[in-house]
Amino acid sequence: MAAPAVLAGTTGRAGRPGVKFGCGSPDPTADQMEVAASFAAQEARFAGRRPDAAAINVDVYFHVVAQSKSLTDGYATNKMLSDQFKVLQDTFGPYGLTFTLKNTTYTIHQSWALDGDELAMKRALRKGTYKTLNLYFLKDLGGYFGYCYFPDNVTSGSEDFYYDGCSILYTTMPGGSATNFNLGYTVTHEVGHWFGLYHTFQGGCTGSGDFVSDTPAQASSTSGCPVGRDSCPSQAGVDPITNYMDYSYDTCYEEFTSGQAARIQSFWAQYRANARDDPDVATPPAPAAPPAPAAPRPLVPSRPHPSAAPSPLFCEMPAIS
Ligand SMILES: [Ca+2]
Ligand SMILES: [Zn+2]
Repeated sequence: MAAPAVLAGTTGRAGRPGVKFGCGSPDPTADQMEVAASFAAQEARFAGRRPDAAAINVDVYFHVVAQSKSLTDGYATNKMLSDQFKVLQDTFGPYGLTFTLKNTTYTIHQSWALDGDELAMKRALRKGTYKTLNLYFLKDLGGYFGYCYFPDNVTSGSEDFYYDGCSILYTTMPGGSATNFNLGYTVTHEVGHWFGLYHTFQGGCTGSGDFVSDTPAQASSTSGCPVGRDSCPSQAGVDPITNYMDYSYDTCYEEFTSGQAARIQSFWAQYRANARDDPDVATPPAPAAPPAPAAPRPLVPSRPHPSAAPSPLFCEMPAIS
């Protein structure tokens, strides 16, 4: 469909707020944690190997949403996009996941590029079914690196269906300008959420934490790459600072655990593998009218989701410099 193009002379803002790196998201809901707990019990019985584990190939759509065709307005280069796709393949490949990049769309939109009117943007751009990964690369997320949604029981064509997918700050792509976070692993982290993984520091030092048994308990998110950090000294293991589901620098990231790989299989089989190719969903209707030009968002980062939306996962920008 035609990408809405809105021409306007204004830009969002000159600088980014130096907010702390951390997810401002609500925790997974009680219902979602219950599901994770039951997966954990099931995986323990299977010793991490599901009897029905299958190769997972995920169709992917990239959506570049910028304010103009200039790089500084969010218009990512072909090289950034191809390098980003390679990072996605390389980081999940060792765990049996492959990806097919189906298409890349480009949209110039003054508000959407600043994470305005998320649902309208996704209604216009989202492709495929509930097992299709849609990544939206935006100029600015109001101080966040990215956010995504956990798998859940979602009806094709519903609002929750459209919300599904990950919004990513384009400067985190390989070669982007997000210092210490520009190797493209923000996508790996967010897609980890899309597959059902929680932060390794979920739940802190006590209880079930992230509901994955081979990620050591962690009191809080990690900054930088502090080798040997042990934020839960009374629990086994040092902090999993190299895990993609922590908040370390991109250069620090190395892995998922086999427990997380098993969890991805569990969530995939339960929620996404059998998504139907609903033609109504595969070809969403065009919006009735082109969205009106919108004013740039206020500088205060705000949750772009209505409270009724499924749990969003916000990963805030680090203080840079
Ligand atoms: Ca754990
Ligand atoms: Zn996160």
